[in-house]
Amino acid sequence: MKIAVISDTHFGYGWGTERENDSFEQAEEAIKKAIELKADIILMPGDIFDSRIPRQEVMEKAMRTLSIALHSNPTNVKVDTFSRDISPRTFSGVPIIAIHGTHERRGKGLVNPVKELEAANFLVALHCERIVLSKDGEKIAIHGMGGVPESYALDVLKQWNPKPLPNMFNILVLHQSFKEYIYEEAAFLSLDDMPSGFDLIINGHIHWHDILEKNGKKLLLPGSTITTQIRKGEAEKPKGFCMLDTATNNIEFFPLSSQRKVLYIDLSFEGEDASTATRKIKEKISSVLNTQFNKKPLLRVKISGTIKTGATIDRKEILDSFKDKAIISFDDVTTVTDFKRKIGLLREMQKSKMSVDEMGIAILRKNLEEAGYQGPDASKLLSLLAEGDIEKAIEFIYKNAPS
Ligand SMILES: [Mn+2]
Repeated sequence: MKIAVISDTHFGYGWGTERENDSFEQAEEAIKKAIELKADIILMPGDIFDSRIPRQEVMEKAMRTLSIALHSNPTNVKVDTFSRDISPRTFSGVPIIAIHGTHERRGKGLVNPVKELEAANFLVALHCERIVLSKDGEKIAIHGMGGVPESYALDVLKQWNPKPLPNMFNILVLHQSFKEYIYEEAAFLSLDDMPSGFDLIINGHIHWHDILEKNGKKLLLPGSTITTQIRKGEAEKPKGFCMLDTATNNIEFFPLSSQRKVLYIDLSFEGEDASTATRKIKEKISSVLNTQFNKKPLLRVKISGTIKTGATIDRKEILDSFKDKAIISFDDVTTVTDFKRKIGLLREMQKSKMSVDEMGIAILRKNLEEAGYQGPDASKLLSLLAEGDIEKAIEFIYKNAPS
């Protein structure tokens, strides 16, 4: 069977900005291309949405985009064995098998948007379960575990204990950080921890494409279809999706043509005054924008070193001068020491590729710690706050406050 792996579409990313359609356009291109390439199944390893409670406008666009797969010619893939009843509507076109990611994860007992899409027959949402699919006598098993907090990932995986089934192609799908890619403290899993016997392990979450083979285990990172964070190393790597052929275990990467070009410039100053620095930045920007682009490129400007005290670099002037040519963002590390210390934590968290949720928990945990809080884990409190249960959150704090 041919499986298109389309990950981290982040529907709704940049909503309200000039990039609000990017996530949908890029996912649409991927889905259409997958259909053209005769994909039998589309596999979505999490972060389909950018947030766990997407606004209605985002949900509507997401459904329209995914329905392209639903309404395409049927691929004759059928459910062989599964623990739940799935409507035949889900299998009326190219079926989508998915897991939720970090951005969609919600507390116990709450419904995440991927699960909601299952209810509307757009896809099958797996979490610590497997589905066996068949087509013309060939069977494959997809074992899926949705995103869980990194520190629990190994325990959840061990408890679930997925085992490959005999006489078929077995895929294990996850959405976690891996030590091989994300720096140690933020990742608790490595390829060595993965159960053996799977033909392929597919992991969402990490936004660049790669394939890693070690000790008879094969890990595929499909990468995201959209640029959400601009890093130097990532700028050269295009976004796309993968096509897997289960007959050969061959994987092919297809870059998307609808994506914006990502540009990265790095400038360092040594005591220049602000206006000289601003001029130099503008010159550098002009030089990299000196070509034609299909869509406005994303340009990351990294500034480091020291600027003469008394004035700051005029970012607004820079943004205004290029607003028709590029979407510019700054990574300015020429700021004063105190501010640097405060944003230090945030930067560290950003580097560790935490989701907004995880960053929220980390900040909350740190603040609670400083306030002398010794109660249960902060994630419970954060989920109460996120759900708007202020009363319950206050009650939770009082109940667990030191007396
Ligand atoms: Mn993601």
